[in-house]
Amino acid sequence: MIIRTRKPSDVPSSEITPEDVYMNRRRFIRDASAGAAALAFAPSVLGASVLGTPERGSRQQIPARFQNMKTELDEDLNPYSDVTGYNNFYEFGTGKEDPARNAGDFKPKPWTVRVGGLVDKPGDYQLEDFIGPSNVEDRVYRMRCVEAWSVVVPWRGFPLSDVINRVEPTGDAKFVEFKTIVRPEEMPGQNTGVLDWPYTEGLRMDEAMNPLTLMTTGLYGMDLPNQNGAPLRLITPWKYGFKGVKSIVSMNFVEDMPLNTWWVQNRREYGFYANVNPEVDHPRWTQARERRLGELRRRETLMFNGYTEQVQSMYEGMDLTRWI
Ligand SMILES: Nc1nc2c(c(=O)[nH]1)N[C@H]1C(S)=C(S)[C@@H](COP(=O)(O)O)O[C@H]1N2
Ligand SMILES: [Mo]
Repeated sequence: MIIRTRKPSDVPSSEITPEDVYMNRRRFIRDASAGAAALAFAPSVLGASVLGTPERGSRQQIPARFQNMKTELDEDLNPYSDVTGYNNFYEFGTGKEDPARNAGDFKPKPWTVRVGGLVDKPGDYQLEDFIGPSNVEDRVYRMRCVEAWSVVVPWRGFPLSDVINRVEPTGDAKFVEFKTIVRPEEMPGQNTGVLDWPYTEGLRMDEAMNPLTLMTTGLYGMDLPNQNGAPLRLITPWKYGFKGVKSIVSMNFVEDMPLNTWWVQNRREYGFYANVNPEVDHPRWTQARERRLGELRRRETLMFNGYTEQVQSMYEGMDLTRWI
């Protein structure tokens, strides 16, 4: 059994109290200063202020009912403060602490997703339309950023396949393209030209239908914080984190491979598939190792981020040194 699932009914949000959140913040602030001291001896540690936290100490930040959740490889969860305090979300700035700092004015409710292209049931869907009585689950996944850091998170969401079955793509649809909302008034980074807005990503239809592919609405049993892509973002745990397009407002079913933001930005360094592959280095750094947030020693990066069994059949016959 590769993914741990718990029905949200087993873990009501009410179990995470405002006090838990408050305590996490308090510890986060305290540990951040300890981390800065640790950094003096480890100057290469990423994101000193949130990452210098000792692993064991960090465990205390994890709400009790999540303490025993692990990946199938027995890895511990990263504390809430790691996954919400160290982000890439260029709409809110390019620094790793910018999203947490600048996303406060973003309004994730109400939320409409426009579904179009090669589908029998196009239209404007409310986020709630996708959520049934029993399709929302908590799943512990690793996430590996292309920049060689990683986190383990209990995400909450529903299979993308549920949406696809509902909107009924036609036989011509080969890919699905996702776009992030454009709201420069609420997303200061969109007033800059640092990326082409809107942030765009895509999946081949078989990838979109893969049971691992999660339309994500929460983490740690709570709604997604704005900096993690509220109210709806993609998680494909065998791919680099940049496939996980945040704050999704449209899904378009198409015949041709869509452009994706990081490929447009730098096609020499980023591809469409973005499968985690320790054997294919980024032109500017190795992908063979990674730094789990909160740890000092680097881990070996696993092929397909450890999800080979569930995904490799989709790529049979493809040269993965070419289709990066
Ligand atoms: N719209 C949008 N989505 C985005 C990004 C972004 O800059 N804008 N960054 C991506 C990258 S590079 C990563 S690693 C993940 C980070 O997700 P997290 O903040 O939940 O860790 O979001 C991805 N989704
Ligand atoms: Mo990333």
